[in-house]
Amino acid sequence: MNMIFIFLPLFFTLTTQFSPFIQPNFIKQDSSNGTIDDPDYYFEVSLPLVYGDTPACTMNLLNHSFTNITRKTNYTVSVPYNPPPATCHWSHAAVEFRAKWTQGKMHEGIVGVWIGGIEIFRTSTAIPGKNGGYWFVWKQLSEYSSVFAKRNIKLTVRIENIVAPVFTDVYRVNISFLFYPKGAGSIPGSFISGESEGRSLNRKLFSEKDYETEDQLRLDRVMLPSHLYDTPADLIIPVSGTIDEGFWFKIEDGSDVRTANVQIPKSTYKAVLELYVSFHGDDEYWYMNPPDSYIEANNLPAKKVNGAYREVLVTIDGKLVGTVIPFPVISPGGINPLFWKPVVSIGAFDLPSYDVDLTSYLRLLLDNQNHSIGFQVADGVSFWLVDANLHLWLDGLSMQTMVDYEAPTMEIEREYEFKGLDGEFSTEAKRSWSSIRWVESNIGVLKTKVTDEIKFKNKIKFKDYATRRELEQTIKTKTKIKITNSEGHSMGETKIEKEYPMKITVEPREGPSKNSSLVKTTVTQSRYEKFSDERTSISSVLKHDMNCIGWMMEKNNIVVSETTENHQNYSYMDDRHGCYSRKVDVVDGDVITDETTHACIK
Ligand SMILES: *[C@@H]1O[C@H](CO)[C@@H](O)[C@H](O)[C@H]1NC(C)=O
Ligand SMILES: *[C@@H]1O[C@H](CO)[C@@H](O)[C@H](O)[C@H]1NC(C)=O
Ligand SMILES: *[C@@H]1O[C@H](CO)[C@@H](O)[C@H](O)[C@H]1NC(C)=O
Ligand SMILES: *[C@@H]1O[C@H](CO)[C@@H](O)[C@H](O)[C@H]1NC(C)=O
Ligand SMILES: *[C@@H]1O[C@H](CO)[C@@H](O)[C@H](O)[C@H]1NC(C)=O
Ligand SMILES: *[C@@H]1O[C@H](CO)[C@@H](O)[C@H](O)[C@H]1NC(C)=O
Ligand SMILES: *[C@@H]1O[C@H](CO)[C@@H](O)[C@H](O)[C@H]1NC(C)=O
Ligand SMILES: CC(=O)N[C@H]1CO[C@H](CO)[C@@H](O)[C@@H]1O
Repeated sequence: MNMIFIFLPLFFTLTTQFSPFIQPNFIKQDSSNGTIDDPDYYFEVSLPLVYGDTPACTMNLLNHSFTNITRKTNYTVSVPYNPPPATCHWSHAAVEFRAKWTQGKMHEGIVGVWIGGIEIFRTSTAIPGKNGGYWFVWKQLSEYSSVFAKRNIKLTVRIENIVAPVFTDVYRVNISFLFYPKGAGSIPGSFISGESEGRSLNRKLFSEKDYETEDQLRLDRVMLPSHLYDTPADLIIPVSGTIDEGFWFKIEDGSDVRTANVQIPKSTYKAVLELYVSFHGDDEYWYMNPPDSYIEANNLPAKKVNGAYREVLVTIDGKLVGTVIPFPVISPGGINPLFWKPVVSIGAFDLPSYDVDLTSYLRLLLDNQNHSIGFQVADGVSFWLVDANLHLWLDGLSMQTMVDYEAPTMEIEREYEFKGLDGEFSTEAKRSWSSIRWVESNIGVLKTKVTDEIKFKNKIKFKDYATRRELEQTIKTKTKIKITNSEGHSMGETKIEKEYPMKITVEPREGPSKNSSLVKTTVTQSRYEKFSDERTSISSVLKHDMNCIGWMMEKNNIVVSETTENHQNYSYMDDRHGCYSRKVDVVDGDVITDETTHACIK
C-alpha cells in the first residue's frame, strides 16, 4: 500500500488546525505503486483474556454497518440487551469487538460502546488502505457485572470524529459478549515458577459475596476498598449525556462545564468514578501546542491553542473532587499513519479509563438528594469526549464514615522562551491531595488515609524556524492508601503508581535533489502501571514500551518514498493471573518479530 501525503513542512500554513503533523484528511488514496504492502489485519499489543478459552455462553448482539451517514442523520445504533439464559452460569463477562472497514476514503473515527448507558469500551478505528482492514478486540468487563445482569436495557454504539461531511465508507461492527463461569482466572498458558500449589492462581479473581459472618464482611469492607474493583460494584450509575449526543459529553473548550445529576442509595459505603476520556479535532495533539503568546508574536493564522497542559477536572456540586491527565493515546491516523500498520499505538483499540475514588466524598452525596457531577477540561480546545460511570458498593449495614480532607493543592510553572519562530516551552504541574476517613469495624475504629499525587512535565523545542520540533513529556501519578488501627499500627498499605513518558521528534533534512526533502520522525512512548497491596501481597506490574522511527522523502509536496519501523515490548506480571510478555517488531508494514512468552521474568 502506498499513499500520497500532502506534507506541509511548515505547519503554520494550516489555518484550520494547528498541528505539527500530517493530518488524516490530507491522506489521499494513491494510484501509483509503492513498496509497502497493504496489511489487512490490525492489532494492538495487549493482555489476552484471563478467563480461559471456553465461555459458559456467548451472545452475539450486534451486526451493524455504519455507512451512508451524515452529521444530520445518525451515528448511533442501539439494540436490546437481556442477560444470558438461566442455564448459563456466569460470573465474569468480556466483550468481543470485531470491526471491518471496507471501501471509502479511510476516515478516522472514535467508537464508544454503552450498555444501559454505562460506557464499557472505547476504541478508535484503524486507517486501512485500499484493501480495507479488520481487527478484533477483547476486553474483560467483570467490574460491570451488575449491568450485565439487567433486563430490557440497550446496547448502544456510536462512531464520532468523522471528518467528512458525508460518510461513504463502510465500517462494520460485530459485538458479542462472552460469559465465563465462576472461578479463578489466569492468563492462558501462564505459569508462575516456584508457585506452591498455585496459591495465588487459585485465589479467586474477584471475591464473590460469600462472606461467612457479618464481622468478616465488616472487616473486609474496610480493607478491600483499597483495590478499586476487587469485587464488582453492586450498582453502576451512568454520569453522561443523552443518547442523541451518544451519551458522551462533547467538551468544546476550557470553560465548557458539563454536568449530570445523580442520586445514590444511602447504603453506599464505597464509590469510584470511572472516567472515559479521549481528545480529538484541534486538541488531538494538545501536548505539542505552543502558548498563544507565541502564535500572536509570530502573527500565525492559528486558532487559540492554549499551550500544552490539559487536565480533566471532576466536581461534585461545583467542588473539585478529582482530576485526570489522560494517557496520550495516539490515534491510528496520528503523527505518521504508516507507523500504525498493522500494529496500532498503545491503547488505540482499547482506550484506558481512569478511576477517581470518591469514597472520601460520600458525605457530600449520602442525603437522598440529587447532586451534580461535573466535567471540565482545563485549558482544553475543541474537542474532548468525556463521560463516566459511578460504581457504588452497597449493603444494609449503616457504617459511619467520617471524613476529613485537605483541599487539593496545585502548582503550575510555565517557562516560555522564544525568538521569532524558535523557542523552548516548558510546563510543569504538580497536584496533590489527601483525605482521611474513619471507619468503625469489629476490630475498632480504623483510619484510612488516601494520598494522591499527579506530576506533569512537558517540554517542547522548536528549532530552525520551527521546522525541527521536539517533545518530551511525562505524566506520573501515585495513589497511596494506608489503613491504621486505633493504636496507630499499620493494617496495610496499597499503592498504585502510573508513569507515562513520551518523546516525539520531527526533523527535516535536506533531500537528495532540488524540491525534495527528507523528514525523520520518531515517537517513543511507554505505559507503566504498578499495583501493590501489602496486606494480601497481591501485586501487578505492566510495562509497555513503544519505539517508532520513520523516514519520508517528498518531492514537490508528494511523498516519493517512506520507510517506517514500530517496535513494541509488552510485559505484564500479576500474582493472581500469571505473566505475559510479547515483543513485536514491524518494518515497513511487515511484522518481522512477534514473540510471546508466559514465564514470569522477575
Ligand atoms: C501498478 O501496477 C500494476 C501491476 O503491477 C500496473 O498494471 C499499473 O499500471 C501500475 N500503476 C501505476 C500507476 O503505475
Ligand atoms: C450476526 O452474524 C452472525 C454470523 O452470521 C449470526 O450468527 C448472528 O445471529 C448475527 N447476529 C445478529 C444480532 O444479527
Ligand atoms: C446510500 O443512500 C443512497 C440514497 O439515500 C442509496 O441510493 C445508496 O444505495 C446508499 N448506499 C449504501 C452503501 O447504503
Ligand atoms: C439516533 O439514534 C438513537 C438511538 O437509536 C435515537 O434515540 C435518536 O433519536 C436518533 N437520533 C436521530 C437524530 O435520529
Ligand atoms: C432528582 O432528579 C430526578 C430527575 O433528574 C427527579 O426525577 C427526582 O425527583 C429528583 N430527586 C430529588 C430528591 O430531587
Ligand atoms: C521545483 O519547484 C518549482 C516551483 O514549484 C518548479 O517550477 C520547478 O520546476 C521544480 N523543479 C524540479 C526539478 O522539480
Ligand atoms: C525491547 O527489548 C529489547 C531487548 O531487551 C530491546 O533491545 C529493545 O530496545 C526494546 N524495545 C523497546 C521498544 O523498548
Ligand atoms: C467483522 C465481522 O466479523 N463481520 C461479520 C459480522 O457478521 C456478519 C454476519 O451477520 C458477517 O457477514 C460479517 O463478516
